[in-house]
Amino acid sequence: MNEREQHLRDLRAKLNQYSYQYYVEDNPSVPDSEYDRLMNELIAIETEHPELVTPDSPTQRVGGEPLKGFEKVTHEIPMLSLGDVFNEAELLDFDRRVRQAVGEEVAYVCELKIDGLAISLTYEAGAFVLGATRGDGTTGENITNNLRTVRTLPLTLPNGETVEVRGECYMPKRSFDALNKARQEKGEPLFANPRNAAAGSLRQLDPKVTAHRRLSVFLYSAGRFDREKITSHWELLQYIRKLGLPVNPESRRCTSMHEVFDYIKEYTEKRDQLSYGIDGIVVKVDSMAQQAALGNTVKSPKWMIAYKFPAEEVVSTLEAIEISV
Ligand code: NMN
Repeated sequence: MNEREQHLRDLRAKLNQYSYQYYVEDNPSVPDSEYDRLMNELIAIETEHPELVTPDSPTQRVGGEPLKGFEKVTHEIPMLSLGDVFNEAELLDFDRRVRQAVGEEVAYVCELKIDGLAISLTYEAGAFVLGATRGDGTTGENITNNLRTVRTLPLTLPNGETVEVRGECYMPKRSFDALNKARQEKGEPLFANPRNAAAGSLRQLDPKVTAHRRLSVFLYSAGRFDREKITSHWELLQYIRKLGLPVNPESRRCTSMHEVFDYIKEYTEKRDQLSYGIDGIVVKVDSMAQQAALGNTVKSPKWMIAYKFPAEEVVSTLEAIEISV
């Protein structure tokens, strides 16, 4: 590697680190002017030496060439959907079924159910190479170029891992409000909710449009990983966080249904204060041995369930109508 390439590598690493601190940790370590100075230097060098542009360069977040259509992506491990419950009695039934099946004490991890779209991200030797929608669970769409524009999604992992992670792409409330305000001013139709706005933005054939939509991601699952080392969902979340990926900080490990109900109550009340929309709480069996013992139905794992907030049934139906028309 020559001196210029080494300098480019250092610049990119610095910018990626600053961007992570700014967007993911919400804790910038340098003033914007310093970030902008380094970014402008990177742009200047890359403009002069286009052969040195790499797909993981932070300059590539602005979006590449428009696509004619989305390619299909086959999920090696299917991306299953999630069963729903709508009240405490149904959640207690779930807990009873789980405990009867495993025949021992069960701990759960509670997570916020982010109102977005399920995505899969593949990193090879630390480089983000493929981003896909869930689609029907077996076949999704290749939306790599659009996901590349998402500022909280790292284009490289610091330790060069090869991994497939899964999570949610969503539009923060602030971005959603700004987007709809701009659309209203231009007389364009408004998005009904952040989920529709996120879905519409991810399915843009022109990534430059997506780049302006200010989406974000949280990761909460992985395709393949070392099952010898990671034996619980809670450990998996810490592992994903250590990879340098954004993990929702509100998740909690609960050792009783009493704690699960406290979590639900707490976030039902805090819901409006969050900077992103949630439509429920996901309750997951923590132990992976217990998860394996429970297995899956054709459609969804038997070891996790979504507790939907009240009135969500009605909203879901409305959304279904909006999407189908
Ligand atoms: O389009 P990007 O590169 O994400 O930048 C958008 C804005 O955010 C710019 O004004 C930039 O200065 C700011 N920003 C600041 C930092 C920082 O560390 N201070 C990091 C990333 C973006």
